[in-house]
Amino acid sequence: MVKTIRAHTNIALIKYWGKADSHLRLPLMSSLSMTLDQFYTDTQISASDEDCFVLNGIRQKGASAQRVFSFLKVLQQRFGVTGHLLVESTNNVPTAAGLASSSSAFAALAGAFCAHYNIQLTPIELSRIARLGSGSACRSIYGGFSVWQKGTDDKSSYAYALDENPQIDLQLLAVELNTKQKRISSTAGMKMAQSSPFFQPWLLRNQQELEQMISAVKAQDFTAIGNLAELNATEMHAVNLTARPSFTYFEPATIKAIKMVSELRQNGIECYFTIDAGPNIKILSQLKNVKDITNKFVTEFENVKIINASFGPGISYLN
Ligand code: 2P0
Repeated sequence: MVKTIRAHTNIALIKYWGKADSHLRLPLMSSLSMTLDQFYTDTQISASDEDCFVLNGIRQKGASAQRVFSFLKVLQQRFGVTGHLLVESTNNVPTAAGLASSSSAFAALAGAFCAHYNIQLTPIELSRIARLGSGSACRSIYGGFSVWQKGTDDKSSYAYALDENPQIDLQLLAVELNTKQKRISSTAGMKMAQSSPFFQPWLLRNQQELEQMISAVKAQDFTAIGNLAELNATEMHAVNLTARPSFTYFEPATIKAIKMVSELRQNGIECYFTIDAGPNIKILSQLKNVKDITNKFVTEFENVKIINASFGPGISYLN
């Protein structure tokens, strides 16, 4: 029977934004993320007469199918297996809108590949091969909080579970301000960012911020987690703005949303933002404040969509 694999997306609280080796997807910095319950990808792989990638019921041609099959070919070579494959995925993630759909997509693909060929791997080994498809995917093997240790080579670069069952009240409000396709992919953006004079100093800071974030997670300290996540995200976007040529994922609505988060905080509603490779913001908050924050955004923005997510599980078989 064909097995369906479900992997959830994750949002980095300490960002991965640069590669030391683009072929092996070895990062320049370690990163830390939370896996989300609301967004996931289901994938199954079966034998076929020709390679075929079907996403949400529609056969994909072009770049997305190419990326999927170049990843699967690397895995086939690595494990000494062959054959054409039918890949069927359903994405419950707003694709390319600043939510990292590639994290759940490539984690689910790695899991479905192993299920199809009956390859048994440990979570760390699975994390390592998911990394080859998309860096952030290596963190989606686990639920709760996970850390991707950058490592120095293919073997030492993988994610591990920091806390799979966090007890802290941490809500992530995914605020969809603008669902237009992003113009600069993460892969391209992180390459351009390296021309910033702040890139090297940021690398050093990232390591310190990661250590502080690990302590904050262990202490279940919402305020410290929120402050560090917001600082780290702001630094990533400052690096983009100071790259040569300069670029940004921010839209006018992004700036307005950032200011609203700081106003909410000044008014005693504790919340923090993080932003990825797109114009939308994610707000870190606690249950008691979700309603007030949501109301404020619904009042200030037309057609805003807000999804309240919290911790999701690691990769799993659905059948
Ligand atoms: C992350 N982001 O850590 C970073 C922080 C957004 C900002 O989108 O080139 O899709 O496939 O390895 O994993 C990560 O980008 O990049 C990403 P590739 P990926 O989640």
